[in-house]
This record gives sequence, structure tokens and C-alpha cells, in this order.
Amino acid sequence: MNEKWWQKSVVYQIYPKSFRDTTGNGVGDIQGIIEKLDYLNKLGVDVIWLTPIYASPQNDNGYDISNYFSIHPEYGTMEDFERLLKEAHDRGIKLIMDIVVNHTSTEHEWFRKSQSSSQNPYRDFYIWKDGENDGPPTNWQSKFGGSAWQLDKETNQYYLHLFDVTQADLNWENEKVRDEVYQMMNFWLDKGVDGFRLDVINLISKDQRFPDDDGSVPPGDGRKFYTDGPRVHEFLHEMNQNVFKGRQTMTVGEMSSTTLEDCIQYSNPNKEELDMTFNFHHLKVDYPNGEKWTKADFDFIELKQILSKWQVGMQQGGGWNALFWCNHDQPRVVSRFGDDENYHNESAKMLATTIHFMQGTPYIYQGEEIGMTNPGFDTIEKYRDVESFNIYNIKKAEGIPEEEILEILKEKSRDNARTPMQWDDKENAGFTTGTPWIDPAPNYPSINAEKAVSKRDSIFYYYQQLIKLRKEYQVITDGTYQLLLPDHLAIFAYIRENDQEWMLVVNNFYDKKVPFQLPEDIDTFDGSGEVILSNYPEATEKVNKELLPYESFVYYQK
Ligand code: TEU
Repeated sequence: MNEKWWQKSVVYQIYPKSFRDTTGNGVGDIQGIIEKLDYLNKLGVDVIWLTPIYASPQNDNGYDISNYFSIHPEYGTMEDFERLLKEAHDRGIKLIMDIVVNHTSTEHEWFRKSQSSSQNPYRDFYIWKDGENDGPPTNWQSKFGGSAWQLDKETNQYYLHLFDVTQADLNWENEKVRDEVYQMMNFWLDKGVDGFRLDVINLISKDQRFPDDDGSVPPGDGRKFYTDGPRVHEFLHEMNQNVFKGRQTMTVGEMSSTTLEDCIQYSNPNKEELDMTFNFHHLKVDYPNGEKWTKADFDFIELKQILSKWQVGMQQGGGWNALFWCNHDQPRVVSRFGDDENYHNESAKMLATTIHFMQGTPYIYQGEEIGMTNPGFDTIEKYRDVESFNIYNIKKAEGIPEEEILEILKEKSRDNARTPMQWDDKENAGFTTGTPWIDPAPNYPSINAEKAVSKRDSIFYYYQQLIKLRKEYQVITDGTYQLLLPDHLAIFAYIRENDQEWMLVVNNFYDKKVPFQLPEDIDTFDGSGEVILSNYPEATEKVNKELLPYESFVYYQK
């Protein structure tokens, strides 16, 4: 295998708004990131992924870009950004930008021109359609709730917005749009950034017939008409040839509701599209019947099945996975699949172990390395996210009681991930000296970075270890993957193996003790190896044993 630099890298995702504020205005900034580079260097991450820092009205915290070439003033200036890039590079840390090109803010000058008249040359930069029977052109629903179409009264046509009404979808059928996008991406690469995370990039090609959806219950799920759409592979190949070719970039596509087959094609190097993909199927195991906005336990068997399907499938197809539990859209994993009260330390480490020994490039979301939890907000006033407000209003209108909606948001809101990074036990978790734009989780006096760095057995040092091991053991990069005990109700165990090395990864996902026994038909185990990692100090060298609550260990043999 022709190895790429990012195949042994670990990426750290920064959500600048909540990372570190140095001006006292309650919003994080670029200078705050620069201040914390030594912390990230100590952790050992190779790459930083910055969520959008471009000029934006911030209706969706920067995923609504109004100018791709300038920095949002609250975050700093272009000079600040250039300094960040240099300071990161000086420490051997690469930096990738988040690029949002499925849509722009309706405050982008392209949209302003586009909206100004149906004759404007920019009209065709977006997706404008006439209404049907006094209503929108199709029954598609926005991902944030409500119709995906907005009527512009002046020109009497509707524009498409798969997300918020202020996030208008670009028309990728228009070659001029594609050219502008490629030029803009080259601008950032020429500046020295090391690659991109591409927001909802598998939604850019829409079925040009724009049909109604009548197959789903309730109708209006338009996803099949724009997810992994008709020309998406063609567009990404074209982007590759115009932007990435001949450069040492790293690109990761965020793929909404995608398929394994498409992700193989997106990330197989022979196809020359992207380097790797995020998919979210494993993070829907607590969406019963596909419904996110409900309180539910997670389906553990399904979780194992999905992660394993992608491990085996991507390897066979020559694709590459992005490995992750958390990001700025997902609740905190230790609250979601672990136990953030009684086994905080153990379960956070166990969850990290589960994905860090898989094939792919792992992503750590800010605060995950210290086991940050959901904040448990109990009034709607504490929330800030546009999606949470939309859902709140929709559920209210459906007559669902307030308390019930709040219980759901407590588990599912994207704001669970967006509370300030917990740096220390001082006021506002050391995030700001002012009033934070969103409250910190109340547990910051006990869960914070300062404390984590001062304790040898902290989650922080466990992640540091995971990052090192990925570089030491080749089998993590190129070994085959085999799931053990697929039907076991508590244990997630798998084997990684190449010609020289053999690795067994065992995780107890629950708070009860449970015996682990290597299945009889595994004849590659010879007992000559050792346990190289465990989340309990008193770990034994034995493979077959009773696992403690949330215990996890990794055994390695040559
Ligand atoms: O998210 C895309 C996406 O589909 C989600 O994860 C989304 O937040 C979820 O479906 C809502 O339930 C990306 C960004 O990560 C997200 O922050 C943006 O809001 C979204 O695109 C629009 O740009």
C-alpha cells in the first residue's frame, strides 16, 4: 500500500466559537487557538480541523458563509489566521479548513445579486424554481425543519435551502459556480493550509427533475433526490483535478445519509475524488425508526454491525474512513454511549479505544480528550442552536409538552457539543473573562484540561497514548478487521491482523462485569504477546478473563 501522511495522523477538531476567548467578548477567537497550540502539541495531534471562520452572519455558527475570502471579525483578522497557520506549522501541526460549498449565506454577494432580479447573471448561481399550485416547487423538507423552499416575493420564485432559510443551495450545474469554488479553494491552499473538510459535500448534485417525494411517511423526505446525486462523483473528480492534484493535501468529505458504495468511490485514490469520508450511520443507533427527536437507548448490536460493515467494506473497496464519535453536531459520547457519572474515566477511555484501533483516520473533537459531557440544559433559554429552536417550535406546535421537548433536547441538541471548552476550574471554565455566548457545563470544576494534564491516569494521557500507538503499530493502519462475538450484548471485540502482527481489542460497553472468552475457532492466537493498553491500572496479561465495568484492553502479538 502506498501510504499517505494522513493515514497515521490523528485530527483535532476545533470549534473556534467555544474554544478560547482572549478579548473578553464571550466568543472564542483565533488568538485563543494560538495560545493553546502547546496544549495540542502535548496531546500529540497531527492536524487541526477548524470549523468555519469566514465572514458570516452566524445564523448557523459560520456554516452560512457571506465571504469566503475574509475572516469573521469576532474571530480576528487574516493576519491572525496567517500567524495561527505559521505557529501550528512551526510545531509540526497541519491545519485544514472547513469549506461549505453546498450553500452560502443569503448575505453572500452572489445571492444578493441572484435575488435582485430573475435576469441577473447571478440568478443561475442558486436554485430558483416556480411554485406549483400556489405552493413550493416540491414537498422537500429542510433538514432543520419546515419546507426546503423559500418564496421570494419580488421575483415570485422559490429558492432551495436544504438547511436554514438563510443558507441558499448553490447551483452546481452551473460551471461558473464550480469555477468560483475551485478558485477559492486554491486561494486557501496557496496560503499554505493543508486541506479541507468539505461540509455536506455529497448533497451538491440535485436530481434536475426536482420530483416530489411521496414514498416516505410523512412525505417530503427529499433525500433520495439529492444525496449522492447524479453528478456528484463527476463534480468531485473535477474538483480534484482543479484543486488537489499535485498537492500534498488531505481532504475529508462530510457525507450525509450516504452509502458504503459511494464512500468507496469518494475515497478510493484511483478515483481521484477525496481522501476520506465521514458517515453518520453509527451515530443513528439511538434514532428509533430513523427519528432523531426522541429519547431512546442505543442499539448496541447495531452499533457493532455498522462500524464493522464500514471497516470491512471500505478496506475491501480501497476506501478510507474518518473515525469519530463526536463533532459539533453530536452529543458528547461519554454521555451518549458511556456513563458520565459513575464510570466517567473508564467509559471515556473505553469508547476511545473502540475506534482508535480501527482502520482510518481518527478525529478528536475539542474536550473529548478530557471527557467533556452534555451540559444538561433545562430551559430553552440556555440553547443557542438554530436547529434546536426550529425543533422546539415544531414540537410545541404539535402539542408536545414543554418538559418532554426539553428532555429530548437535553439528549439530542447540537448545543451539547458546543459549550465552552473547559480549561480550568475558574469562572466560566477559563474560557472567557466576559459573558460566554453559551453557558459552560456545570461540571467544569471537576472536568477540565488543567486537572487532566496534572493527573497521570487522566483521559488526556490515554488519548496521548492512543495517538502514539497508531504510529508505532503498523497493523492499525493496514491490518484486516474481524469482528468477534457479533451477538454479544455487552462486548465489542475485534481482531486486527497483517502478515507480521496480531492485535485483539476488547471493550465492555456496560457497567456490569462480564466474562470474555476468545472464540474457539480463533487459531491465530498463541499467547506469546502482551497487553499493551488497558483502562484499568490493575490490568492482567490474561486475555480470557472477567471484564470490569467499561473495561477495555488491547493485546498485541507478533
Ligand atoms: O452538517 C450536516 C448534517 O447533515 C448534520 O450533521 C446536521 O447538523 C444534522 O443533520 C442536523 O440534524 C453540516 C455541519 O456540520 C452543520 O454544523 C451545519 O449546520 C450543516 O452542515 C449545514 O451547513
